[in-house]
Amino acid sequence: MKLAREIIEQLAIRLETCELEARDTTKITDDHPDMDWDDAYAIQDEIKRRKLARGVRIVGLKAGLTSHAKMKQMGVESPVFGFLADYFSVPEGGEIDTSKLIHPKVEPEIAFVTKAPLKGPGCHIGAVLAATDFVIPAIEIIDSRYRDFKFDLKSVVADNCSSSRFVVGGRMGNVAELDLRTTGIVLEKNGEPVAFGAGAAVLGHPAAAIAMLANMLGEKGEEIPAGTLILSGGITEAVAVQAGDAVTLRVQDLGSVSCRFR
Ligand code: 0L1
Ligand code: MG
Repeated sequence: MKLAREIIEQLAIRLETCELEARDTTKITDDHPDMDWDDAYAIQDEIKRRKLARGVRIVGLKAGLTSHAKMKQMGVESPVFGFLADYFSVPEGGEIDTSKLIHPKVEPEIAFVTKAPLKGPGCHIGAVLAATDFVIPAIEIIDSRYRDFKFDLKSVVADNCSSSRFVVGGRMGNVAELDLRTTGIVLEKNGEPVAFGAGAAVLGHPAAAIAMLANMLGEKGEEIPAGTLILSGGITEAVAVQAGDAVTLRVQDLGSVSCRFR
């Protein structure tokens, strides 16, 4: 690690304050160009520690930048992961207050819920499918704390991968009965289709994103516990939203999930 503990704590406070007060900031690598991956995840961990200390519960994990469309959109080259806090969860059909967000975008995703622990190294699609209780459609609302959504990968990891809100809904799917590579999705904004895709856009198979996450956590001696909700990553580019917008994600065989922005 390159950054002193005191700097890690200051950067965590800076990014979390921006999240809680809906303010943007410049990317942290502008001030700390030498920070490394361990520093980036240590800042994310410190944000998590601060939330836990205030009584917030962690309700899941997310993989981000898992599709080539997303990597190209953001000008980065590898996936990342973050955590989901209890207050990020929006009920299906629920309303999201844009005054609490900076510049939200929505992503169409397939969420996994595990029934057995997953631990890397060596975790693969087969292990993920065997450990999956069910999959379910999810809309992730991302809201980078960085000005104009401009960042590099270490800055975005420190910022908990732009995590902000999420909605799950539709039907629970049994992975033994689905081929998630060919599962089609349509994302609608205000009744108009705005993005289309299929599960294979996520690392060839959405379960590969969960395996990657287990392997990345395995390097830190951690595992994905049974009963974890995991967002596997946007299937298409993220779509900007504003107050007044209504968003619906339709997923083949798994129904639909919606939310509104006010
Ligand atoms: O969920 C995601 O793929 C977002 C990861 C962070 C990058 C971004 O804000 O687009
Ligand atoms: Mg996402």
